[in-house]
Amino acid sequence: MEIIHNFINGQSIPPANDQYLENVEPAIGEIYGKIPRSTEQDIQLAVEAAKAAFPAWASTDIGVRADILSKIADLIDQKRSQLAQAESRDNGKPVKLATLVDIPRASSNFRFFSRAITQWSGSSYFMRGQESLQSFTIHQPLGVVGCISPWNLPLYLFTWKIAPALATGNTVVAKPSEITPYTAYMLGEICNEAGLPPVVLNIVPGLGHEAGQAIVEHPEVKAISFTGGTKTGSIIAGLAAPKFKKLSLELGGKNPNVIFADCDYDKMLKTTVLSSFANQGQICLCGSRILIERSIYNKFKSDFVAKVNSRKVGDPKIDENHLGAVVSAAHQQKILDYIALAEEEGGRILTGGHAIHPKGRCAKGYFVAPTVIEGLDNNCRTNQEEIFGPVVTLQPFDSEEEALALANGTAYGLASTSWTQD
Ligand code: TXE
Repeated sequence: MEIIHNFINGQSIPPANDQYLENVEPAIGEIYGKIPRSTEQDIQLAVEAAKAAFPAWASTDIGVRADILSKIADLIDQKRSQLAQAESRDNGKPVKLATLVDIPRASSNFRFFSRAITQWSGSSYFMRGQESLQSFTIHQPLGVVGCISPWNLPLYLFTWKIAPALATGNTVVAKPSEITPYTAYMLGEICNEAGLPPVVLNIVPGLGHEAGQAIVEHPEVKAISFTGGTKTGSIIAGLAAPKFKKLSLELGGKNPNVIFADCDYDKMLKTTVLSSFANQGQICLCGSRILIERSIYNKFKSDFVAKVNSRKVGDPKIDENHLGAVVSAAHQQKILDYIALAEEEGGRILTGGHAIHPKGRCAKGYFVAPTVIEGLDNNCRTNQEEIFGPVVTLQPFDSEEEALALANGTAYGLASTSWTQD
């Protein structure tokens, strides 16, 4: 049983109440570790430490900050394999995907901001007609920043918040998702090794409505960077706004993938299989509503279903598998419930639509077959609500105007794709 603790003051310390949460490996459906169930007490400790560290870190030479972040990037690169294995164990995604995408991106998040911070420029203006007066802007760090991240791209999104906060001289209290905490814990050790002064970064795993909410509500936390569900984003915005905290929210999506008859068909088909099911469809940018010009609808439908049927689902440790496990039993059930809802709403399942039970070590894991559904109206719940799994719907359209109306016809607006050569 692997037990991890809070990373506060550069040390690994147990939660104040000595309470832990179980950490499950979704590919095998078994508990492999325990993580702190941190509370307000732990957040108080972390924020106090980060606040005390702020003056020194904020006044650290930009070149020194840049060098430390660059060293963190180097260490992430060096530890890519261990980090990818840990990411896959926590999240269920293929090790190959974590190795090729998640971990390299975590490294480049630090490398980008280590360079960007040395090129930061302000702006200045002379007052017209009063040349003796000059106004200018300078960027200054805020203080303690709260970073809260989700389970779908654990280290990728965690570092995307932490790197800029640290680069600009802020100190950080960060909470990974309680479902995928392990690479966050490994990042703490990497930061120590890279020479990041202790207490500049504090990592406090725990439940959202407990540790997460304590970060959002803490008066000394001056800004919140959050990625996760839209509902949660709305709760956080409601708590932060009256306290005038700066907010960065990256929330859910129900993204359209609009395919016109004049597209580069082979390139579109190959990419659409990836953009529909990469990371088991658990990426906020995945195109979950595929809109196809009617003249190529039947051709696309049969070609796409044939390609989806060639996708291999199974043990994330086996490179030949394209899809691994979804992140938890609860999320697997949520996806299966949406598939049942799609059928109730009149949808026709063209392929998939069920759980998968691979043989061997993953027999009890949480796997869902890549699923393609047609025959649903754009306004039904299946096409309006974020499923966040390997499920896409197909809808034909007859004109650009109709395609636009369908694409824009949800409350979301995170991302969209269109395939055309015009
Ligand atoms: O997000 P949550 P989850 C969508 C997707 C998914 C849904 C829920 O639809 O099914 O969000 O995913 C913390 N105060 N996306 O459960 O619950 C929580 O502990 C403070 C899209 O991961 O929003 C975790 O660390 N923090 C998204 C983080 O917020 C709170 C990627 C996200 O948890 C909190 C992931 C609270 N009250 C999910 N409640 C994208 N855009 O990529 C929870 N948390």
